[in-house]
Amino acid sequence: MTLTICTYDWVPPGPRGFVRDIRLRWACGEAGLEYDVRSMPFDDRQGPAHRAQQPYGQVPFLQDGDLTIFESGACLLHLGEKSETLMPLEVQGRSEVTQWLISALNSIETVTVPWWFIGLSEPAENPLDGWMNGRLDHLEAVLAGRDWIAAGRFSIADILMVDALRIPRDHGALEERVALKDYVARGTARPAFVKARADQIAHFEAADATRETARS
Ligand SMILES: N[C@@H](CCC(=O)N[C@@H](CS)C(=O)NCC(=O)O)C(=O)O
Repeated sequence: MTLTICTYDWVPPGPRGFVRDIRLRWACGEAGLEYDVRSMPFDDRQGPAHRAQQPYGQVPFLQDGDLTIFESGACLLHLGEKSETLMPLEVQGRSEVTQWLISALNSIETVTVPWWFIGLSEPAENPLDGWMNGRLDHLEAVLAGRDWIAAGRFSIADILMVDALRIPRDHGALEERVALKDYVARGTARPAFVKARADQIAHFEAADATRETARS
């Protein structure tokens, strides 16, 4: 059964390379799982057809036969069941991977995304600096002693954690944190990440021409 990764048909240039379907593309690439990409109209993202599959009008969501799953973390856990490359089989390793995957979503991304968003308006001081720096310092101490975040090996937990850290990395917050900076570099150097990013960018760029034609 072919997997289908659902994403927008187009997004503006800014978020290209960062849209969270990259997490699913990356996981499939690591595990050698074949997938199709289904495009949902960006302009109709709050319409009933989209919200029937992703209640917030967001992407990604994943289709696997009759199953439709939203939330990138849930999609990764589903993919993890398909390949030991993504998720170890033994209980200790599985629980470590699950723990760190949830941690990336719930203890890192919940801070980094609002921090980045507030920073866009260039306040004299970002009120979330202290909260985010605390989280990153703690994570720096963990990553100082290991290459990958869970179970002594690469897993879906790294896909989420590395991706969540790209925003603070690109906005200068990892400059003094060598372990985190190296960790993101290690993750994003993996061929499956490089391909996932390039494929996503190509997907959105291909839609530029269609939109231009439709508007002219
Ligand atoms: N918690 C969701 C977040 C999904 C999300 O923020 N998706 C963004 C693209 S990366 C989106 O669809 N943004 C458009 C919007 O929120 O209207 C997940 O991890 O899947």
